[in-house]
Amino acid sequence: MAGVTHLIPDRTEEKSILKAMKENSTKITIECNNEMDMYYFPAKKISVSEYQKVTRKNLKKIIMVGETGSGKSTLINAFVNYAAGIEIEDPLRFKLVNHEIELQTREISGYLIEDTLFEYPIMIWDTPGFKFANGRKIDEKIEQQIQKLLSVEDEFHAICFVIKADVNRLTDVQNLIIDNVKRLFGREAEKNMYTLTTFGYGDRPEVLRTLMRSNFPFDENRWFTFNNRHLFKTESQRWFGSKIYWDITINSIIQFHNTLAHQLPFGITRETRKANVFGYMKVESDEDYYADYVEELSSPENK
Ligand SMILES: Nc1nc2c(ncn2[C@@H]2O[C@H](COP(=O)(O)OP(=O)(O)OP(=O)(O)O)[C@@H](O)[C@H]2O)c(=O)[nH]1
Ligand SMILES: [Mg+2]
Repeated sequence: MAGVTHLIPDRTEEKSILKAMKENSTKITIECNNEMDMYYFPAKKISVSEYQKVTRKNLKKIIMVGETGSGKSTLINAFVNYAAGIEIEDPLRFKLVNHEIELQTREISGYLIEDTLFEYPIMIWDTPGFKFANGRKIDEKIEQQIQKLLSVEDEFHAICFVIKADVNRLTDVQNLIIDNVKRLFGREAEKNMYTLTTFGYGDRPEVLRTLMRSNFPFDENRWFTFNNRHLFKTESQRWFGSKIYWDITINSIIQFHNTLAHQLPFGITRETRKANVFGYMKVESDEDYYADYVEELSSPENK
């Protein structure tokens, strides 16, 4: 993990961003109580099927992958609360991904996060965790959605592999995710793969040794640790240790985004795109369209 300097921004700027965010947000009335108000974070949810490439100056494109329950959606919620300027004592929180409505992420969704404390806009993609229990079919559907996304989006800054801190042996599912990510994004992606450990205590987690022995291109400089246990806890639900976990997360969010600020994107190569288009073409009914697309990719101008 990169250094641990605190770069907490100026509170005045934070408060004005927070005020603007609140004004643009809808309250989630059923989730409010006398200690805390809950708001939908003002960012549009975009599905892969309706996605058209977004262009913004300095836009950073991130995708979260990892086993079900590893904490991907919660981590995205932590990012947006920080981005809105929320501190642990504040009596309100934002939700981008709403667990109460959707306990498990069912499909890949993108969110454009802009005009926040982050110094650049972010397009972040949340993916459902690959599962064996629900059968192979569901995993194939996720894979096809990623392939479809990669046919529209040709570069990414970070592929974030989210994994619990205490994993001491990779499961078949985790190995499968690593293999799939490497295959779908291609070799060029290896320098843009980040390890985001969740459920951490702030120390060097066991999972790092596990990852170093695995097929995953682990890089110490692209590792950040989080614990989001207390993200949505109200004052009476928190204990004195909550602030420590909160600070671990805030510190890592800042370090992660500082690293990302200097991260060059990797491009999806023509070969990888072609393989991906063939991948999801297998199940698409509109095969002619995709055949045309593959032809277009093969044309000399695209070489
Ligand atoms: N203690 C603790 N709990 C966490 C942490 N991160 C997430 N959780 C909890 O773990 C559960 C699963 O988190 P999610 O964010 O839904 O996991 P996910 O990876 O998005 O799961 P899928 O959408 O099924 O792929 C939720 O109940 C979270 O509140 C963490 O860092 N510490
Ligand atoms: Mg999720």
